Parts: sequence; C-alpha cells; structure tokens
Amino acid sequence: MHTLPELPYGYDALEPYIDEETMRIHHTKHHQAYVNKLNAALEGHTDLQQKSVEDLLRGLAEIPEEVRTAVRNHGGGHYNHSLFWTILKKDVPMPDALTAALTESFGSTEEFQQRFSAAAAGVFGSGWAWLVVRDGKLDIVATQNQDCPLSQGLVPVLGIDVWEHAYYLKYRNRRADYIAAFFHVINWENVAARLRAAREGQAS
Ligand code: MN3
Repeated sequence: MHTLPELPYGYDALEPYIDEETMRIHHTKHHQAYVNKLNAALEGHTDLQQKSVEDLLRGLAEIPEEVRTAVRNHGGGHYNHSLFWTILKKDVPMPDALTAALTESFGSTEEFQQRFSAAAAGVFGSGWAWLVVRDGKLDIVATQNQDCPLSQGLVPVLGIDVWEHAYYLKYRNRRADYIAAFFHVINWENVAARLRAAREGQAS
C-alpha cells in the first residue's frame, strides 16, 4: 500500500509565498487522492503492489494496459508531489556546487531561472516543469498532467507543480507570480543532494 508522506514542515512554513490553505488542501486532499486512486488501481495486481512507485513509473511500458493509465496518472501524481514537498523550504541559500552545475549547463543561475520559469509558464493546461538529469547532464523539460520524467528515462531533481490547484487560491490566474514566488521557497540543499545522487546513480 502506498501512503501519503508527512510534510517535513508545517502547512504555514512557506508563507507568504505559498499560503497555508493551499498547502493543506494540496497535501491532504489532492495528494491523498492520488495515493488512494493508485492503491485502488493496483488492487488484485499483487506483482505490481510489490513495486515502488519509482519502479512502476520507470517501467510504465511493461504495465498491463488496463492499469497503465491509472498508474501513469495517480502513480505520477503520488511521486511528483512526494518529490515536490521535499524540495520546498524558505530561505535556503544555493550550495556552491549547484551554482557551478547550473552555470556550466545554462550559462548562469539567472539564465537557468529564466529558462525554468519560461518552461513552467509555457505548460498549456495542467502539468509540471522540471530540472532533470539526462545522461549525466542537466536539462529543463515540461510534462503534461501528472506525467513523470522517470517514465522518459530522466531523473528529476527539481519540479514545479503548475496545476491551478497549486496556486489559484492566492494567485488566481497569475501563474507567473506564483512561479516567481516559488524561487523563494526552493530547498537548494535538497536539490543539490538529489543532483549528486542522480549523477552517481546514472554513472553506475
Ligand atoms: Mn498538485
């Protein structure tokens, strides 16, 4: 059984950038619903129930067709949100190693922020923008709905949820303002740790 992870901080910890009510509903209603629907979809599939959500998403093509879409949507929703909560924290300075990696890949951290923000703003409808590791190199991609970079052989190290449920209560239709605020609550320490782990994992 997949379960809802606890947030490593209070619902109000990201104020004023992401408001308490949004965080509470996002975690206890939206994320919980993905967990519940994933578990429901896997009922009767004992082989799939043994697998981690990461393995399910990496091996989406091998999943029986009658549950594949449910795993893609609800497994993706579960994994994406679990990652999202861990890369949020207010006022975390960027470690030097991450500054160097972003500068090497994108020219500067400002250029990275601009390109990542453009990718997030450019998602039509609901989806995510991601900083991913592709063959050891950093790249920016966008996905629709709850599609997960793991299913494309990529390792996500940072993601922004641009579904309206992530920002509408506070920012209404102003997605660009939410994206700008997001940059105040990125846990760069954890992003740097994810990048290290991704590069070690892909190198091995
Ligand atoms: Mn969401």
